[in-house]
Amino acid sequence: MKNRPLFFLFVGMLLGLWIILWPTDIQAQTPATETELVIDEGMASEAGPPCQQLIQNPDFDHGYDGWTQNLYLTARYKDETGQEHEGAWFGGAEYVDQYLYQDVTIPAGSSSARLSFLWVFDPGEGIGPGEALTITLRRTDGAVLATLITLDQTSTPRRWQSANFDLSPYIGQTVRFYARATTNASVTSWYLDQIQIFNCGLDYQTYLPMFRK
Ligand SMILES: [Ca+2]
Repeated sequence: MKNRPLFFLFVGMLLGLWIILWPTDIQAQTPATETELVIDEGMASEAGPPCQQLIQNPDFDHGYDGWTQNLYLTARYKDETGQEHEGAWFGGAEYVDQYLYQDVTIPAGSSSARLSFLWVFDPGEGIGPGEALTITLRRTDGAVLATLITLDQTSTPRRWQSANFDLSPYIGQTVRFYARATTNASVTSWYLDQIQIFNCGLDYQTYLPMFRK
C-alpha cells in the first residue's frame, strides 16, 4: 500500500486531536500507555513531562477565571475580514491603565515552550502617541524579563493577528504573562484571545480547527 505512511500519520493526528479535544478531567484518566503512544510521534521525549497547554482559561470562555486583572468585561470583536473572537478587552475609554496577567510554571525537562495568542485593536477616531497595549514576560515579583510586543499607533489596526514566541529559555521557571494597556485622550480598544503556552514541540493551533468563541 503506497500511501501507508501517510495513513498512519493521519491516524496519529486524529488520535492526537481526540486527546487534545477531550475534557481535561477525562484526559487525565487516559492510560499512560496511550499518552506515550502519541508523545512518541515526536511531540516530547519519553522521559519528559506530559505535553500540555499550560494557561488556565486561555479562550476566556469563563470570563476572567484564572487571570488577575482590573478589566471590565470580555468582549467580542469582528475585524475587517469578518474574523471574530471573544476575549479580553482593554481600553474603550480615555485615561485607562489596565492589566491582565497569569503566572505559569513551565515544567522542567519540557522539550520546548511556545507562547501564542491572537490580538487586534481598534483605534476608533485615532490612537495617539504613548497609547499602547504592551505584553511583557515577567518574573512573579514583577521584574520584566522580556518585552514581547507593543501594539500602538505603528501597528496594523482592525485585523486579528497571531503572535508566537519561543519561551524555551524559561523552561523550569515560573513566568508571568503580563499585558498592560494605557490610553490618554483616545478610546482605543485592544482585544486578546487564545493565549496559550505549550510545553512541547508542535504548534497545535496548526492542526486544530479555528473556534469562534
Ligand atoms: Ca475566546
